[in-house]
Amino acid sequence: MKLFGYWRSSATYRVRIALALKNLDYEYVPVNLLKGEQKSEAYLARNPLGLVPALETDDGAVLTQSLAIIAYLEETFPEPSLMPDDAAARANARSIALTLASEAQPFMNLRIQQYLKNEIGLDENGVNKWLNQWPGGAMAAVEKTLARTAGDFCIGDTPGLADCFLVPQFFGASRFGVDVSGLKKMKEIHDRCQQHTAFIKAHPDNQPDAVKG
Ligand SMILES: N[C@@H](CCC(=O)N[C@@H](CS)C(=O)NCC(=O)O)C(=O)O
Repeated sequence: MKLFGYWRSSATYRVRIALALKNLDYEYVPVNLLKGEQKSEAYLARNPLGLVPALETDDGAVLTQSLAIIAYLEETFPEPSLMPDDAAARANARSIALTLASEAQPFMNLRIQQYLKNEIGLDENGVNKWLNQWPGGAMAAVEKTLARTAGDFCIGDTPGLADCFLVPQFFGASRFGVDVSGLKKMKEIHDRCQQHTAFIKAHPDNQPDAVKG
């Protein structure tokens, strides 16, 4: 398999965690977002939306959207599973993943921040308010959900789908100046994951395209 992504992309980071939790080998193909490589003709042929990640499977299929890619991995390589046994717990896992993927991360995406600054004319303070309102608000909702679903990880005591989304979201939001000080459970899970080998392997700093310093 080939994973097209960027070291600091939170959506790519989700897929890297899932691949690592499942002990799957893959080739990593960097797409430099700061150089605009996601908008190149070659990349748009893989993902017409111009966003990373994309996964090329061993059969040559090209998959986009991190949630769909992780579902493909789960169906194709079921063990170890990223999903809890219980149907309600599985729904909670998907709910946390979807909330972070659709209600939080899209509002802090590079192209959105660039649009807010360059087209709408927001200054740093304005962008920070936006980030705290939208990604910050969705993350606060997840924090409340975790109070009833979490053990050591998002759903009980086993890392899985929801953790693939929580860790990159916490990483990206902290980087962009979202106030995460009230997200105690989220931080606890995030910090616990930093000790886990799959999460260490998937961390942005450990990718071949990581820029040091
Ligand atoms: N919903 C998509 C989100 C993908 C996404 O937003 N990717 C970001 C990086 S995390 C990106 O490629 N941004 C490039 C840009 O904004 O130009 C997924 O889950 O795969």
